[in-house]
Amino acid sequence: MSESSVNPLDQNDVDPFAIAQTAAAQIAERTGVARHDIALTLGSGWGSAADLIGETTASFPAQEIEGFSAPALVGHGGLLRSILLPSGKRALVIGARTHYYEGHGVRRVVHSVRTAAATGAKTMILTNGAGGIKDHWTPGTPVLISDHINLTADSPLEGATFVDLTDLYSKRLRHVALGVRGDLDQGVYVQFRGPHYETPAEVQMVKTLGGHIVGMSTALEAIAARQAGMEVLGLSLITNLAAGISPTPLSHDEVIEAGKTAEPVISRLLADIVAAL
Ligand code: 8IG
Repeated sequence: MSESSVNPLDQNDVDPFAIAQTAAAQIAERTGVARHDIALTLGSGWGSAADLIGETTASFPAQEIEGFSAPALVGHGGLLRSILLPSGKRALVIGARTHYYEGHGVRRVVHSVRTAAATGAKTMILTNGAGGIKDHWTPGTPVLISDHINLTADSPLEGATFVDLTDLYSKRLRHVALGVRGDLDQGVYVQFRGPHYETPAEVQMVKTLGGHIVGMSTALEAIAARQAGMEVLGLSLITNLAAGISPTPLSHDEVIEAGKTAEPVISRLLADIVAAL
């Protein structure tokens, strides 16, 4: 599916779950793996975990699969990989994220999660780079997502579909992660639409609301994962203090730089968590 051709998810009369089924069948064919057990979406800073969790048995551009689009941002990966874990389990690594701020609609944002579920995955690990509100979170700090506040005013659920989000970010999986690294901090992730960063006043609002991490992904994906019956683990890499928490303005280059510096450490952490699942 190239960007110039029509994405089937943009047609109103299609069933997004049917598109996800088609995508999963294509992935099974391309990888030779009938069912995957775990899926991981690797956000900025987390990419090299894919090399650490096991043996890559297949790798191809996501846009070759039904419903996926070309990456909007250079450096945002764009590959799907099938990985054989030492345990014998199969992991699907999604290096391609469609962000809500791209404006293609929420169906395309959550397509990778729905496809992961359709490949058989029961566990969805969502990672991201994000801004931190606690001032002791220096850039490079990984944080477990304990819950979220969705400020996009949107939902991947359509119609009268009521899904319980109590324990959305699985206590059981967070416990596994804490078994790997007991001093991992936890926080409430707040998804903004972006792509602008927050104003200092918005960051103060988040503080008042009970949020600790600000980002532009993950919450909508987590809802879709729960709808699909998956257990969700969320991890944020704090690449910058949120606007106004630090006296210096945010720079995208600094955010990318902090991610690169932290990458080896947090990728090792994530690989160890996957091994402990
Ligand atoms: I990396 O400070 C990254 N992503 N909304 N705010 C929001 N998203 C982010 C930030 C941030 N840093």
